[in-house]
Amino acid sequence: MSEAGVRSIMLFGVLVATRALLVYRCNIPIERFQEVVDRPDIDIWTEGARETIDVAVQSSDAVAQYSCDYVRTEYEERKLLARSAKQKDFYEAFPSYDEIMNKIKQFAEHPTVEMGSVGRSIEGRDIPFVKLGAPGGNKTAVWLNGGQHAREWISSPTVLYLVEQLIQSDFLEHFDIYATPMQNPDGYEYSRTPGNRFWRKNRRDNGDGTFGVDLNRNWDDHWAETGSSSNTGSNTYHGTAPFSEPETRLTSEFVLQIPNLYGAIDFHSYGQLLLRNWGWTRAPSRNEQVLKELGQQFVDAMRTHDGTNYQNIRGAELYPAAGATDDWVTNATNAVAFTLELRNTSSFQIPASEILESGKEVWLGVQRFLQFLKENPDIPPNQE
Ligand code: 0X9
Ligand code: ZN
Repeated sequence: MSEAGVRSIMLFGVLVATRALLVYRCNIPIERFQEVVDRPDIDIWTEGARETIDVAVQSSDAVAQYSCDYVRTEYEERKLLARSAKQKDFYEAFPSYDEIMNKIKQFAEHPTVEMGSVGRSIEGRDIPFVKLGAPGGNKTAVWLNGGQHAREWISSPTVLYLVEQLIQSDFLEHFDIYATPMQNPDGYEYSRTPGNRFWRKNRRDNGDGTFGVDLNRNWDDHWAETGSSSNTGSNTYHGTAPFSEPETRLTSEFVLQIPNLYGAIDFHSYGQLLLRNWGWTRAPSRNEQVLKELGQQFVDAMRTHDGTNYQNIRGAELYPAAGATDDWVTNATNAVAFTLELRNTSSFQIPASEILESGKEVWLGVQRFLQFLKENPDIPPNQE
């Protein structure tokens, strides 16, 4: 059987056709990075180490001209969609969009929790928000964003776990928490259908036979510059204009009306990386020292759960990418902003048994983050 061919395997007695993806770990010289970004036949996953990037391709020809090591074959598996009958807990399996909405409705039964919609996605799904606010005014606000990239399934349940912990916590005496745990519902649901496990973008019909805009290249900050593509078929296609997509425009409008926003974290996977400003340029930001210090405390706290190691680096040290949430929220609101690339270091296909582990370790980091913001209320704006 050919490496990239169509294969049929038996799963639960059902014949399912799956397409194999080949995953390579590549050393791409910086001057050739944009060329890779623009190629629709190369899907950049992320880095396992800082010197290399992981890419997925359907044929080894796609990476023949680069320096790459074959890592593995990735199968798109239908069985991940089947939920165990004996499942007791929400965090024991990857939830559907509807299950996420039901979980948020449960949170909203609590008197200090409000839920709503920032608006509708391209396919008409509500993009939910949750607001946690204890009585008393003049609080500092923090925004948690999840599920922007469809295939990064660990993101939304991790954000929901954080919300659940925060509902019970004393931090609400000092902070109002705003969360948008499912920013790309159409892409997420699509990635749950057979054969589409590695879908990243939203579900925009680009009108030329291709679908999807990379939402994390569509924010109005250095839009369409480095690390994003004007090629509609690319997985980093930036869209036709800044905020051309409802999923980014509506979420940004929601964020801009948050009073006293001071902290923001955008949750992605994979790579175990805490990314600080800037993402669009390798130049250090003016708050480099304080963000590095806060970042170190954040990753050190996460490590205390079970030793899982996160790297504390600048976004552009992963690869420069403009038009992303983190740089936009920094410049538009002055929030202290990070992107957190969650578990693991090798695949989006993380076992559901790691959802709770991810939630627990990230909760330790987020508590440190909030404590730092509380103790340092005057971190200056990091605007360019
Ligand atoms: O490329 C991205 O959008 C993020 N990595 S992912 O593997 N989840 O796709 C990283 C974004 C980091 N921030 C900026 N470059 N601004
Ligand atoms: Zn992502």
